[in-house]
Amino acid sequence: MKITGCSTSIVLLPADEPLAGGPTIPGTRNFVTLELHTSQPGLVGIGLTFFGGPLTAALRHTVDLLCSMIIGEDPLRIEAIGDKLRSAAGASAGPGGMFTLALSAIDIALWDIKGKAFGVPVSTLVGGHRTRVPTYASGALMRNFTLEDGVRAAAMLVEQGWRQMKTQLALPGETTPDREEQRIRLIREAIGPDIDLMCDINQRWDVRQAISIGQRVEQYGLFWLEDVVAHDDYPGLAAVARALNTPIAAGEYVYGSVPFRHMLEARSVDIVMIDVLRAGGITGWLKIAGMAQAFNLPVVSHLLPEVHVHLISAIPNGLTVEYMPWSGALFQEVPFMKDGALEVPQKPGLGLEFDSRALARFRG
Ligand code: SMN
Ligand code: MG
Repeated sequence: MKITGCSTSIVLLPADEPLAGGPTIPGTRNFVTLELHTSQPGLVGIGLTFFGGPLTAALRHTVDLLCSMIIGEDPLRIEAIGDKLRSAAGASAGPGGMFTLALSAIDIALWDIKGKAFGVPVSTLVGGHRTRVPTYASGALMRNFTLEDGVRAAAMLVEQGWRQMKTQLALPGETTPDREEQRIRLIREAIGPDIDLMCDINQRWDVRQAISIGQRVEQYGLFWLEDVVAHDDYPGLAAVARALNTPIAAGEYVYGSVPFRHMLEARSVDIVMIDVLRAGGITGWLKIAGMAQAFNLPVVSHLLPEVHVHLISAIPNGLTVEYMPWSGALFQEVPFMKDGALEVPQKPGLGLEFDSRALARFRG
């Protein structure tokens, strides 16, 4: 089998909040979709990428250019293809950023092809640890939603059957430690003691704030505190992790696997968050997950639940899948939460098909 070509598109999805009917915010979420064609009739791999923001046209072009370099390659030899692309372009235009985001789309499509070629789901292909995984609601309790909206949405998520959900602190505008604590207290009161509540800071605190506000909210039993300080301040993260009983999660902002080595050696995190698009695709994601296992640490995913359900379920140290529904509208059908968990799709490959009508409607 050989790679024969690719088609890409830009899709600008509305910035809605479908889980608890939250506000639609201005702007769009900009995806690049990829279909990787092969010489085997009917066998097409699908991939996607994100984080291009206003540079999404350049990201799409990068995917197109990388694809043009692998025409004629055997799609089952994924490491050979990754190596070829890193040698050709990654040494000058990488290792992080646009190069990695584009490489990830291709790598995801290659694993989809491999699963389809062997007739097994990607989850089974790359490990096959479980067929059901816990999942948590994300995006419905954002810091820019009013406190009333957040509390109402949290209660609604519990009614829908969610057992885990994530909110955010480091509130916009004038904030105080009292206001920060109040938000967690009211959300905790709305959901009761048995729901796992995570909280994302998105790098907006310094070490001192992370420790002092982190200590104030420990009484509400957070499941984790995420990205409490700048993503590359590994000693700073480690200082916070040492000072708090609440587990510290981080990893979504770094590219490739090497930063995880430094983060893990510095004991910066208790929970390793891996984003398949910044990891360099499924191939890179699995290597980081193995590194986390060597440090006895659990792994959680970031965005793209349709892809990550295969990965968190494949490994022994997979903890939970972030259900951030931003990419769901790209596909005809996506796994959805039932009893707090996602079933791993059992169709060959990723078990996903693009929704051609949605792609046409929101084409960029
Ligand atoms: C996040 C980051 C980037 C895009 C969407 C959401 C956030 C998360 O940090 O963890 O969901
Ligand atoms: Mg985050």
